[in-house]
Amino acid sequence: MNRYIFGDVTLELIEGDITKQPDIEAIANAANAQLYAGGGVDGAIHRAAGTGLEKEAHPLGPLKPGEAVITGGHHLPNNYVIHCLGPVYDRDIPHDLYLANCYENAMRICEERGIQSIAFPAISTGVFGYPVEEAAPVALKAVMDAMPSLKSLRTIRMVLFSHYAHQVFGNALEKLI
Ligand code: AR6
Repeated sequence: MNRYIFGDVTLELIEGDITKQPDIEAIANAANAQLYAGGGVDGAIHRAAGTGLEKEAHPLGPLKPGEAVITGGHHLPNNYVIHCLGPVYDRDIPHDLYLANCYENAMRICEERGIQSIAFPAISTGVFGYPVEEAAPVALKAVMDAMPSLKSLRTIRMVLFSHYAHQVFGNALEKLI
């Protein structure tokens, strides 16, 4: 299952690169607390955006697990980047609560700004060590629970970087529906 529709809100699952989603208004970043350019998806986003992104983002930190802040998209094809600090799996307990908070806070910011589309990577599932099999249902449930009350967001796209992660998210979506 790669798509779930509730009213006029669509949740999509795709395999791809989050820096290459030109039809999306805001992309979420799996950031570090200080909002410095790091590795993984964060590194890819900062490379594509240019150095102005770190200059704008760093003064908005430090973030606590589950928190999110918004910046411009700089040289990205997107208007905004929403920087989320996911939980470190072994350290930030309860990790499922903090992970859900990332998605909830990012969507809340979109609603406050009138943003209609957001793309998310699988936050915390790389360097931060959250097994993708456990992260997928938490991420999807956070989004699906919010969908009935969304006024502005119309498209929520999960951009999974590997075929495996895409499959895991697809299976988790099927179970939740
Ligand atoms: N597009 C979409 N997903 C990607 C991309 C991409 N271009 N590149 C990697 N991923 P991670 P975290 C996936 O480690 O676990 C950074 O150094 C990747 O396969 O990027 O939240 C920050 O500065 C994985 O599934 O983020 C922090 O210090 C997912 O993105 C720390 O890593 C998240 O992996 C955050 O760790």
